[in-house]
Order: sequence, then structure tokens, then C-alpha cells
Amino acid sequence: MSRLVLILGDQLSPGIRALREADKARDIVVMAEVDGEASYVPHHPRKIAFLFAAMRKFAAELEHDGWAVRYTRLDDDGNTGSIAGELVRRAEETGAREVLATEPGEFRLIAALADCPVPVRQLEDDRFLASHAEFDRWAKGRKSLRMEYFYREMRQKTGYLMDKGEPAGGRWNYDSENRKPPPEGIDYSGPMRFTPDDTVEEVLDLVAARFPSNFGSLRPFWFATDRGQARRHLAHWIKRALPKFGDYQDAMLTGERFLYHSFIGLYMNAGLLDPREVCEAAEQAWRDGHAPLNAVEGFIRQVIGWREYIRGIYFHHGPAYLDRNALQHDRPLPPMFWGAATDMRCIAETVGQVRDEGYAHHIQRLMVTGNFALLAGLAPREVHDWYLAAFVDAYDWVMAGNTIGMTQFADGGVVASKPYVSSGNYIAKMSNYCDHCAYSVKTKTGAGACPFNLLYWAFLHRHRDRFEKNPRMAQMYATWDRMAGPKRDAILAEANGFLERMSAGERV
Ligand code: DLZ
Ligand code: SF4
Repeated sequence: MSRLVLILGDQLSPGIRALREADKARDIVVMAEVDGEASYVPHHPRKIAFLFAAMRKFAAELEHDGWAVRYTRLDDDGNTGSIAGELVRRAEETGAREVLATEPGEFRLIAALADCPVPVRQLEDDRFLASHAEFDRWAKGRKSLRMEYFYREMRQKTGYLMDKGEPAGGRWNYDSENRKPPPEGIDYSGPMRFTPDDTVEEVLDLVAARFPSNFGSLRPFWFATDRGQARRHLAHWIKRALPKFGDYQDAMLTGERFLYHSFIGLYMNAGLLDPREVCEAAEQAWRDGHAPLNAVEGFIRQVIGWREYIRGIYFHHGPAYLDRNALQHDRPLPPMFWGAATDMRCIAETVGQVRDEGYAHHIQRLMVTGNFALLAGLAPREVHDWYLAAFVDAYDWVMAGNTIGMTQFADGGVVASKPYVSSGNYIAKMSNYCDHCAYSVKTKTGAGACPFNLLYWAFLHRHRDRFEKNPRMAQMYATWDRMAGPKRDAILAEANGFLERMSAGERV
């Protein structure tokens, strides 16, 4: 009796668990482009196109490798529109009575598979370095779950950047060297670009026809869509950009969408690149003397530290984590997050490049859009769904800890020890956005004052009860308290006026 082997759009790895446990001689791989997955949030058209093209190519590779594959295209007659529906249909066609699957990265889909009329065996996804049990063991009994300690365990476990049991260079973390302001010019032309082949072109036409009003530009499409291309992109980045990645990791420059960032999350999260091969290539560049330790450590920390930690948080806390709202923020997402005109240059730049590329780097995500959403009191779940939809590398498992936890503090301090808020000063220091802005970052109140400056104090004031005792925020409250009463009143009134205008749909 044959079994079905489910491969989802972000499981495009030849060594994935369900394939390893399956029998090529008798089992049948099922892959499906379905409306249920393509529409549960309004994904960026490039994300849909990337996944469908990469899925089609992966299916062809599996067939070439001798697997029997039943592949459903979005516009196929009989497409049931859901993963579970496709499993039932394929089971009826083939007589299969069981499905082997690798556990999806989203509770919604895990539940759908658990409820599927054909029994589905969900095997833990071991493309990640830390298993659920390992993370739970680490988290057990700890009062706070700080990434840094988890990261050190992952360093020891993998042996990456370790010399005789000690961290290379004598320190675990070189982040303090990775905060240089923007450089004068960038000598890296960005990620490797690939001309669409016939498979990609066909998918682009399909996506253009089926998702015409989703936020985001579909073309020019240049992403890698198979492992070979993704590996070429990785080698290119390591050669050309990794050496400077660390230094300018937090910088932002008008018109420079990628700086020295790796653009690797997209490929890793879909399974085209393996986290181990990525880290090993980066470590080799350091051992060969090609890239400095601060760059390589900073990169490896993102992959084996932050990425694994964030996934651990998702599975450790369960589905209810997504509905956390510790600060009781409930303001709807304003239209500027979907591209409506704004006078705030930093937001316009970041959202503009998300529209064009489906991508913004981590400081744009954290300190521009995330910081603004938190200061403005936007509903965390809406913020989460926005990141999930608009970013090509986003899945529930990766975004939950980043949005609900890290940027919105909606988990009440599980991920971050204090809310990541800052006034316009931080953006002015790390970018050149303020040079071309209708607002003035130096102006604290009155006409033309940067909204971040106003909202920052209003946020602290609004949440005083919760944060004033936090030792890491005492300095901020002391500064606020030293301000003259009328100035404080003016700031609060102007912040309120700004939010009201924004929520009324006015251009701000
Ligand atoms: C994101 C996505 C999209 C847009 N479309 C599909 C699809 O048609 N078929 C599929 O198997 N997977 C798709 N995915 C990825 C899934 O949504 C993803 O596997 C879950 O969100 C779990 O991470
Ligand atoms: Fe952003 Fe304020 Fe700078 Fe304008 S002045 S770019 S709103 S931080």
C-alpha cells in the first residue's frame, strides 16, 4: 500500500524528514498550489510567485530523482483549494490511506493536518538545529528567555566559531562593533539577480492574473528559484558583501535596499538553503582570512541564535502567543503601511521598498516600521499579519516572536527585556532619511516636529505604570520628568493630534 508524502511550499529541501522516511519505490509525493495557502493573508505577489516557481522546479527535481509526484497547479481543474482537500483527493485517486508530512511552521496548518480525514503523521522538522524538546528543556525553569544564552548553547552544540571549547576570539558576541553609521558609498550591488526562465514566466503570468490587487510589485522578478541558484547567490554574497556586513548591519541609506545584507532568509525559510551550509560557508570565509570575525559572528548569530530562538518561542508558547496584547494596543494599521502617501521619509522609504521588493532589512523592520507601530499603539496582531503578508521571507513561526515579542512587546517581555522604542534621533544617526524629510528630527514640538519625537514621550507617559520601575528605562523617565510641565502637555497634545489625523485617514 502506498502512502502520500506531503511537501509544502516552504519544505523544498531534498533531505526533508518526510522524504527521508518515505519509500521511493511505493510512496507518492503530493505538492499543491492552493488558494487556502495563497490567500490566508494577502501575500506579496512576489512571495507567491517565488514559492510556486520554486515548488514547480522542486517537483521536477524529485521526478528526475525517481519519485512519483502528484502536483496540483493553482488553475488545475479539480483543485480543491486546500492542502487537506488535496490530500483527500490524492488519497482517493491512489488508494493511499496514510500521509507522511513534515510538521508545518504554522499552527493553523498543523491543526488542519490533524483534522484531515486521511490520517497524517506529522514528523518534526529537523532542518532546524534545536528540536522542540531541546528548546523546552532550555526554557524550563528560566525566568526570562534571553536569546544570548540560548545562542551560546547553539554555538557549543554546532561547534561553529569555537576553538578548543572557547568562543573564537575570546568573546561570544561582537555586536558592539556592528553599529557603524551609514558609509559614504556601498561597493556591493546587492543580491545576485536571475533572469526568469520559462517556469518562472508562466508562474508570473498566473500570479498577475490571480492576485492583481495584492500589495506589492510582481516584476521585475529576479529571485533565485532553485537550490543551484540560491547557492550561487550565497557564494556571491560571501565573496562580495560578508566582509562589511557586520560593520554596517544597522545602517540605512536612501535608495540602498540591501546594503551588505545577505538576503538569505527567503531561501533558507523555503528550504532552498540549509542553515548549516550557510553557517559553514561563512565560518570558512573567516578561517580563510576573507571576512572579519565581527561580520561572521554577527551573521552566524542571526542563523543559529536568533532564527532558532524565535522558532523555539513560537512552538514553546503555542497558538495563544499570537493573540497576546500586553500593552492593550488596538489602533488599526494606517493606510501608509499599504503604500498610502506619507510625509515621513523613513516610513515612505521602508514601505516603498517592501512594495517593490517584498524586503526590508532588520533595522528597517525593527526601528522604523516596528518602532512606529509600537509608539503609535497599533494592534499587534494586525502588525504581525502585515509583516507576514508583505515580506517575502515571512512565515508564522518566524514572524510571531519578531512582531508580537520583539517589536511590539505584546508578550509582556518574554523576548525583549524592554520595549524597543526610540525617538527620531536613532533614525537620524543610523540613516540619511531625515535629510530628505518634511519633518525635522531636531524639532521636538510644534510645527514640523518629527512624529517619532512626539510619540516616543507619549508612549512612555501612556505606559508609565508598567515601565517606570524597569532600571533600563529609568533614565528615559528621568528626562521626561525634568521637562517643564507645559512642554510635556504640548508634546502629549501634539502626539494625540498626529494619531487622530493618521487614524482619520489624513496624510501625515
Ligand atoms: C506561503 C505559501 C503560499 C503562498 N502558497 C502555498 C501553496 O500554495 N502551497 C503550499 O504547500 N504552501 C504554500 N505556502 C507555504 C505555507 O503557507 C507554509 O507551509 C505554512 O505557512 C507553514 O509555514
Ligand atoms: Fe523619520 Fe522623523 Fe527622520 Fe522624518 S525626521 S525621516 S519622520 S525620523
